[in-house]
Amino acid sequence: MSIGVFDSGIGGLTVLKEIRKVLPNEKIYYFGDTARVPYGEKTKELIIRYSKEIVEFLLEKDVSAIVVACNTATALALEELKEIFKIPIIGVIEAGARTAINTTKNGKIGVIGTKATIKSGKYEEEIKLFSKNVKIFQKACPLFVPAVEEGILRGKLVNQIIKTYLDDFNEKIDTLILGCTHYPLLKDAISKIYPNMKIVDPAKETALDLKEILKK
Ligand code: DGN
Repeated sequence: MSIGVFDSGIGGLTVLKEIRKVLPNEKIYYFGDTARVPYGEKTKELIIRYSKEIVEFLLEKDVSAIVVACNTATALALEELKEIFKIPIIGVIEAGARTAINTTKNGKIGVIGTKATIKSGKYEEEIKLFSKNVKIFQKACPLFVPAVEEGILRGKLVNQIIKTYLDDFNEKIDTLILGCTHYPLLKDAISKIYPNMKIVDPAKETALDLKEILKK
């Protein structure tokens, strides 16, 4: 059996890594749309079009399931993809929301992602399906993706960007969802600056969801 995984760039490799851990023997096709990254500032129509093209390409490889390893494409295109295509297609947002609810102690959750993901309000929607009793703080962090795509994962520049975006979250939240598949590559840098923040990467739970779906 083979699985298709895609992202707007290299970020989805953080999800692929977790899938590999739980499904070591499956053949995986990874599509990183580095020619058209970033998706975070593009329109919903364009993101749906790109996502459909990629799914069609992966179907030519005979995949049995597809993971949208991109929060932006999950937020803006997953529903349409599920309507159009007949094979199981899963995104990363539901898994991230569920993990955050199971992690938070004070009910104050931060969500960071691309401008498009944050504007879509998808994380808030999904989190509220699990519990209405939480407060959600959201912020787009558009400078994280170019830093990661350039391989700048630590050091002064990245620390300064992290602090600029997240300093005001530090007082408020106990749990931070990395709502962009590029951000786990900055997890160590973020944890070093905010050691008390519990950081949620939806990738692990997404991989477990995929395993369950394939079993069925
Ligand atoms: N990795 C993508 C995501 O999870 O939303 C975003 C990268 C981008 O296209 N800006």
